[in-house]
Amino acid sequence: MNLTANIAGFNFDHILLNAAGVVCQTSDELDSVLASDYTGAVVTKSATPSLRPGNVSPRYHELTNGLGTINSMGLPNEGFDYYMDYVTQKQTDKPIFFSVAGLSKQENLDMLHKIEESEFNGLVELNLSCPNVPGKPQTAYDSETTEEILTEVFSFFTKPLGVKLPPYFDIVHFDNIANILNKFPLAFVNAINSIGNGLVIDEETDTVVIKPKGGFGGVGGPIVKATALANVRALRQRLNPSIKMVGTGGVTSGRDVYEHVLCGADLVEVGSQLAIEGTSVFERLEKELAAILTEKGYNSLDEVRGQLKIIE
Ligand code: FMN
Repeated sequence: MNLTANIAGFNFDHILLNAAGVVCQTSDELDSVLASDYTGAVVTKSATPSLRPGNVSPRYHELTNGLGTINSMGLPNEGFDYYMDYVTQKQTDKPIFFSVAGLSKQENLDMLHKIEESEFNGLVELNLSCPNVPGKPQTAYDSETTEEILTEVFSFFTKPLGVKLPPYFDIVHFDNIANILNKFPLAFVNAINSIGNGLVIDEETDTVVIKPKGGFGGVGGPIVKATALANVRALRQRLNPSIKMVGTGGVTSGRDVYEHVLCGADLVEVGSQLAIEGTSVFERLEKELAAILTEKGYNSLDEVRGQLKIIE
């Protein structure tokens, strides 16, 4: 069974990896994702220029009925230099995605200048969609700023770079963001980040379940799957074929991975379910995916990718 993918000349022997922010903050966590025989790559925690402790706790909560997670971590991370050391020194055959999330345009440009000048030879994921930093809106909901940042980035940046997007909820918004992204030589687009600013209430105590922002936080897991699939599908239909798709959101089974691929995903990331289940999730998901492909008589994901059927 061929479960490989290719983005910007990088070969991925497996289509699964962690989603940024989950099991990837420390070098040990990053190593554990790379060590799995069922991951094709690893993505780092989104780095800011300096170490950040993030928001106050409790800041992450798993919904009791398996519906997913809510978090307002606030980008806790070890700082840009820590991840730069990791991604330039790590000896591995698997491609590494270096996720960066500046809290301003200038912070993003400064980090990307450093990456451009460094020996890093993997892929960069520019996170334009963190919903959990108080006072900082999700950049990719602002078309003008998104275009401005990408224009400046591509005036000097020559390494493979993609963007991590927030979910969009209107056909016009899919059209707008795709029109902007198609102006740039992006290697990939990753959809979706958490659905921003959900609210979960504890049944016993009538209290919110996380402390930052009065309980508002990014939502992930099964409750976001339909939105994630819609974003992967809508963007795949609109983006230049040279821009590959990373599908993220709502993956808890091999069937979910398969559906992301049907919608056009080249790689598929696991966030909430990885946090819940640990790195053994990759083996389970790949085996479930392979079983579905075998049952349907496919030999390769290429036969499935983007082949979603609609009702004529
Ligand atoms: N996305 C990022 O791009 N950068 C991050 O640093 C980041 N941190 C996260 C931390 C936690 C605890 C969780 C649950 C998610 C985080 N995300 C971050 C979003 C995930 O990468 C993913 O896009 C989202 O959770 C949807 O996937 P899921 O349904 O599999 O959870």
